[in-house]
Amino acid sequence: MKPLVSIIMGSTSDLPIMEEAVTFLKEFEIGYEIQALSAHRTPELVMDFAKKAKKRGVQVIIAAAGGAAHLPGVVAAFTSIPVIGVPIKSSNSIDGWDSVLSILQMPSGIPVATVALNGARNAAILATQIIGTGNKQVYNKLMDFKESMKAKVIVANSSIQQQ
Ligand code: RP5
Repeated sequence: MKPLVSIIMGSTSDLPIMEEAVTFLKEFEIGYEIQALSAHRTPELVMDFAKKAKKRGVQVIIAAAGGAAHLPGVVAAFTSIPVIGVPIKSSNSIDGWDSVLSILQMPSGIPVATVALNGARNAAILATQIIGTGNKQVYNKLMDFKESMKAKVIVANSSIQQQ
């Protein structure tokens, strides 16, 4: 399947979190790719990736990083494909706020859509929603997904009422 969503992460140590995004994209049959690329350790590769992504047909980039989390912002500097940033609570993170703020507080003109700390699943949902704006089948599947969440809350609620 052609990758529409490209997942990058600062280190393979981010993979256990980012696997949640992979699981969601697989469930929704969205073509994806995943690789480790570091803004600090492999800056040239990051630039090359970001500059070529559009030509390769990538529609959304999910970029995850922990600590001094510059990867999503650097990628966003080189492309106009929407970038969703996932702050990771990593081994070098003080408490997670470092990566949240590094990804969230982008300068005017270079946005990164930032999800919650370790919010890989929400990043995949948002990426799928972006793709769904131009794909009716994906959009309808997302609406069914939201309906199923609603149904779960209603069932859970009725079970506590009966206690
Ligand atoms: C960040 O530093 C990575 O995204 C990762 O979250 C963190 C630690 O990386 P490793 O030292 O485990 O490779 O750049």
